[in-house]
Amino acid sequence: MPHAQQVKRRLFFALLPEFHLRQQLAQSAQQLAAGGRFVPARNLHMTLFFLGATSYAQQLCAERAAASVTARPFTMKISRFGVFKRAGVLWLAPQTAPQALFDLQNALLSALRRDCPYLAALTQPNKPFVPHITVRRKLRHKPKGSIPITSWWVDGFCLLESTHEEGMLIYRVLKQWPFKIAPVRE
Ligand code: 2AM
Repeated sequence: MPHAQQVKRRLFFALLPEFHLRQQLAQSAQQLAAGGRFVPARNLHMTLFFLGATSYAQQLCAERAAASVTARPFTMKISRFGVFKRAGVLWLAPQTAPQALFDLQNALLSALRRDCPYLAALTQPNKPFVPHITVRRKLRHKPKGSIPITSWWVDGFCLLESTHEEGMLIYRVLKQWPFKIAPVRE
């Protein structure tokens, strides 16, 4: 058996909508005729940064970096859908992603680069951040239909582990960081 320090887990940073919002987003996805396999409501999230196979020491480093991120809560209106053709993925996204979302993703990436530059994911070519929530995989045809606008109040981010349990894909929350700055009220 590998030593506990050598075990690598598949980790990623993400925004996780609260339970009822995940149900609403899953319902929106069901309104789009596209075939394929639904992502269950419990797994709906928006990835901020994918760490991939991560050792415990690297995880602690990533957690320390994440803890240093300062951000302000913001609202995101999920109103658009689209497809990653090659991956066969249907996604939902905001019409225009708020600047606060890009600022948050940038702040997280900068903190990871500063504190844990040797994380494998950071040594790979940098892909642009494309905010999306994957709602269906293995699409069979072009999606048709429309979705309602779903308002998402984002007030923190988390570190998740992707794991298989009893044949099911589970995303387990390992740690959460509520945003530290007071929201701007409109
Ligand atoms: P997705 O959001 O497009 O579905 C857990 O696997 C999460 O990490 C999923 O949300 C998935 O993307 C994302 N992910 C998986 N593999 C990835 C990779 N190699 N690069 C970036 N993100 C990845």
